[in-house]
Amino acid sequence: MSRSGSTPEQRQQAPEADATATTFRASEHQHIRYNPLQDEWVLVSAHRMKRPWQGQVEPPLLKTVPRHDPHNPLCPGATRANGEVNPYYDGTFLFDNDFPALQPDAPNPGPSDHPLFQTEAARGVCKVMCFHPWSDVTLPLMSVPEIRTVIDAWAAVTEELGARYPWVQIFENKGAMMGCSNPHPHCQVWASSFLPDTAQREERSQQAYQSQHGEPLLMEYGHQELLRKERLVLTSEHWLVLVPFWAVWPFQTLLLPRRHVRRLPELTPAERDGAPTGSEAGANWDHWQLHAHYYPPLLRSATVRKFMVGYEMLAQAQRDLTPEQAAERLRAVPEVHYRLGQKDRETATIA
Ligand code: H2U
Repeated sequence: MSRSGSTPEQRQQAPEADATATTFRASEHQHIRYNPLQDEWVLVSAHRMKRPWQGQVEPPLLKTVPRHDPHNPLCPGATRANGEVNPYYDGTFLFDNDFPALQPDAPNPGPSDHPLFQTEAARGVCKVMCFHPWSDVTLPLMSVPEIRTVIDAWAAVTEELGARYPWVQIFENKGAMMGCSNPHPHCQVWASSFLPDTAQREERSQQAYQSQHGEPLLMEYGHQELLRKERLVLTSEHWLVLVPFWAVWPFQTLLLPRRHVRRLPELTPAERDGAPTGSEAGANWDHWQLHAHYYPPLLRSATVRKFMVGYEMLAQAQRDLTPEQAAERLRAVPEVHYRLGQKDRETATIA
C-alpha cells in the first residue's frame, strides 16, 4: 500500500480519536477503504444517506426506441458517417470506428526536452461492435445464445488485436446519462500501443501481489469474498458478481471468473455461456485475472445520478451507501428485467 498515512508512523500523526467513541460500525461510521487493485482510497460516509436529495433528477429511462431506424448508422443496411453501408447483419457486427481516437500510424513525438513535459507515441485501433440487429434490446434482454455470440466476438477481437497491441479495452458506454451517442446496443474496442493508466496501476498491483504472496490478487480476493459473503450479488458455477470492498460508484460491481483466467480467449465454452476484457503482451502474465468492472453512474436510484465533483475532483472518491448495503439491495432486485416484468413502469428504481 502506498498511501501516506497507512504506515504506523504517519498514523500516529493523525488527530487523537475520541476516547468515548462507540464500537466501529461501517454502516454508521465514516472511514477510508483501500482499493488494492488500482492503488486508491475511497472515503465511505454511510451516515450521509440520511440527507435529503434536492438535486437533479434524470428523466425516466425507458423511451421507446424503434426496432429498426434506417437513419441510425449502427443499424443493418444503414449508411455510416464515412459513407459505407452496413451489411444486413443478423448477429454481431464489428467495424472500424469512423472517428477513431487511436490510429495505427502517427509520427513519434520524439524525446522530451524536460521532465515536466513528457510525451510518448500512441498508436492503436478503434472498433465498434453492434451486439444485435435490433435497436430496442440491450444485453440483458438478449437470449443466452445471442449473448454467447457477443462473448465469442469479444474473445476473437481480443485475440486478433492482442497479437499486435499490448492492451485491448472493451467497453460499453451505456445510456444517454453516460454520454452514449446511440441507443443501438453496441460496445467499443480500443487497442493501444501503450498500457492505459488504470491498466498500468492494475498491472503494478497484481504483479507486486503475485511476487509477495505467490498467487493472483484477484483469485485471493474472490476467495475471500466467497468466505465473507457480505458483498456477493450473484454466484454461479463459473462466475462471481460482487460489490467490491473498495467500490466508488454506489452500485459498482466486479465480475470475476472462479478459476484463474488471464484473458477472454481462455474462457471455456461453459464459461462463455455466462461473461468480458483482456490484456496481451509477451512475458509472464500469470498475475492477471480476467475481470469486468461495471460502473452504473447512479447515486440512489435509476433517476438520481452520482456526480463526481468537488471532493472527488480535488481530493479522492467518496461514497455514501456502504458496499455491503449496496450488495444487499442488488441481491433484492428481481431477476426479471424491469422492461419485461413491469410493462407500464417507465423507471427502474433500486431503492
Ligand atoms: P458510444 O459508444 O459512446 O455511443 O459511441 C458510438 C461510436 O460509434 C462512436 O465512437 C462511432 C462513434 O465514433 N460511430 C461510427 O464509427 N460511425 C458512425 O457512422 C456513427 C458512430
